[in-house]
Amino acid sequence: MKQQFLKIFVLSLVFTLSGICKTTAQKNLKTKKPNILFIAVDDLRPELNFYGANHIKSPNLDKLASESLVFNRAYCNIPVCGASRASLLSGMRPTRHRFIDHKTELDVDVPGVVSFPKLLKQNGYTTISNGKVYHHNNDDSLAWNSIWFPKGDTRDYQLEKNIKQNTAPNSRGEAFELAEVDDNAYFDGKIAQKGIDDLRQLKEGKQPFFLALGFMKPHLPFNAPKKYWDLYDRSNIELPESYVQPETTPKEAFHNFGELRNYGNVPKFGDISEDLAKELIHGYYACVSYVDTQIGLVLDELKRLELEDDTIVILWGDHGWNLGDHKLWCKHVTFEKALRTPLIIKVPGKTSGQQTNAITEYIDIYPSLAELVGLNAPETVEGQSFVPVINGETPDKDWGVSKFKDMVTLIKGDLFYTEWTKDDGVAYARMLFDHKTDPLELDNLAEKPEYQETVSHLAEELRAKWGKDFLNK
Ligand SMILES: [Ca+2]
Repeated sequence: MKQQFLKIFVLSLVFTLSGICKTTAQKNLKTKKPNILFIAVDDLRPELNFYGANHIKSPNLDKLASESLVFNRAYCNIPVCGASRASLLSGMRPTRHRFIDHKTELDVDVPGVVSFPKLLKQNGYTTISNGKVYHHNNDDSLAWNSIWFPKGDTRDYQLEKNIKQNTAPNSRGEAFELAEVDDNAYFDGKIAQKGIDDLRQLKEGKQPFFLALGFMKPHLPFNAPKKYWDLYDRSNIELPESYVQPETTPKEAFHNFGELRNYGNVPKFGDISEDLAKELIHGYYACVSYVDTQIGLVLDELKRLELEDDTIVILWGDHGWNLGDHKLWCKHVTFEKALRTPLIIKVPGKTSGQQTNAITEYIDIYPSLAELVGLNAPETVEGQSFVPVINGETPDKDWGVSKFKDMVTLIKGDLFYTEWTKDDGVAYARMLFDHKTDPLELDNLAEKPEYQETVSHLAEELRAKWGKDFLNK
């Protein structure tokens, strides 16, 4: 009898204690803000399996997407590295005079603004920037507890011939290289390893963290270890269906892709040969697979450290990329291929591979993440939170605005309307595509008589939505 009583007493004690522990764990989860793992992938276009493409091998991104909310219609607000990043991290629209090109500095264009990492730092987060987060490593430096960037030339060649060619005056190495080296020879391997080291330290900290990892591939030059090139058979690679520049499209819509032509093995003028075009596409795929592996290592470590349940993971590419589409290469245009981006967000307990067709702009990321961690975004932020979409609600926004130089594009449902204007705001060229009937953007409707009423409405809406200080600053 006495033994039986003792057994019941011990069991009750165990249950009581486990109950206390459970309550404490729940309380901790509620009181400590979630961590954020913020993964930027330079020049990554949404040619990925979870967007319906089935030829790039990216098992780690695919797995993350299966645990995330996948945005099918996310658009950068400006298709160029530096400006897109400054806009995203400040939540502010690019205007005619702000966030212009790849060299954009947040500190110069909007000095003192409370960027997203700064907001977090002001509210008790440990904030770390590794790799290419802003274009300039020391930009917005007050927002970070630490900033780290791999040492060496950012073109990051490993082959002797490219290193030599790249260091000669006014010269660059080739647009791609296939080297028999370890993953950590290139920057992205090093960035992943730094991220892993940081996670191990951050795990021990009492503060929530914002760990930003800016991976540098698949940006040119397409340098990747040989094993990633070996994943693809070039004879299976095809040029895009839209490998054409239609006469009806304004000539201003195209460029000479100087960014690519700067590289040693690319002709300065004229057409890119079909062989070179396929070699470039092959190199791009190899780089995506290489960066996918590096991201996978970081995500595996997050899981191993048991940080997954307390960490929001967001992955984004800074803009789209033309991989021969419209016979174009690189970004710097407002065709959809340059504007549409991969965007996925994993919110523990909320996302599990859902997809949304809600139109999402990159300036929406700031207010969304702020809401998810329970902070108020400052008034400078112009985006709209997509948290209702994460919660399964129907989005109430069906538009987005992107710009580059004189071009401004209003995305409205299936319609993509671009105007070219000078400071006076008067259009000197226009193009309109209806993605319902013309997803490849080959048939410009803007000058057709039967579309003039639609164009007139879109032009009005474009001006209403391009931002309050678009013309005035
Ligand atoms: Ca970029």
